[in-house]
Amino acid sequence: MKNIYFLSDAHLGSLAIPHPRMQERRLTNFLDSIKHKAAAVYLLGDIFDFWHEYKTVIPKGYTRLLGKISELTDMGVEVHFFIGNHDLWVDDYFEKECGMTVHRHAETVELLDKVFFLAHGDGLGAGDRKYKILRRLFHNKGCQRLFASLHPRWGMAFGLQWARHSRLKREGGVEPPYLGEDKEELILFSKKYLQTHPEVNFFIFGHRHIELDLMLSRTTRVLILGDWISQFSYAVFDGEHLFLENFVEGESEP
Ligand SMILES: [Mn+2]
Repeated sequence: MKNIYFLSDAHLGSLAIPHPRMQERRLTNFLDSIKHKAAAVYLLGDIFDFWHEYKTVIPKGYTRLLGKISELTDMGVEVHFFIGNHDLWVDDYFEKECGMTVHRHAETVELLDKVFFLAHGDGLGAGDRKYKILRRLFHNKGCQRLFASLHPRWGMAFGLQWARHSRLKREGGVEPPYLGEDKEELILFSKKYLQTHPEVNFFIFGHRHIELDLMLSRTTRVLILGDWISQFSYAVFDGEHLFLENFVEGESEP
């Protein structure tokens, strides 16, 4: 029996993170370490701090990671890429070149007889209004075409600076700590969603950069995946149990 892995929020290429090569190498090593025991890997968003691909051009960098992902998909491991709020400007490169399956919306999937609700997590729940307007612009086809028509010299520079700024405007450049069950948007969302979809066993999200594993009912848990900036955390499902783990290089389990 093979495992299913979930991780998110590496923000590779971030101008606000001081150790980009180490970060990419660690993620690549992790994927290498699980390649023989993985049936599928779910990347739940914000793997890149700013990804924008043009019709015939992709951003520089990330060759180790994309090469490793391609190796996995060539071996028959499914790799699913959920867009986040930093890397939603994905076209067909990840699918055609790297063999990934790209998901642009939250999905409910059945994996080894359990029901998973998977999403990056931005834009779910009440959220703040200003952000929701920005999100609509980001997802708007017309705006996307307009942005793509900018020369990458400006487009990419703008994107990377925007992403850097959105990190650094937070206190200490890190996300706020867990707000508690009655304030955390993704928990509120899950509780509400569960009322009409009691069949969900696991809600798994990224986006918040906190590690959380919370029981919602006897048969339902919600996990928030942490990040690959300082936590190097991932969830692994073996068909029976779902664990939230941290990748330590040199260790071989699980
Ligand atoms: Mn995010």
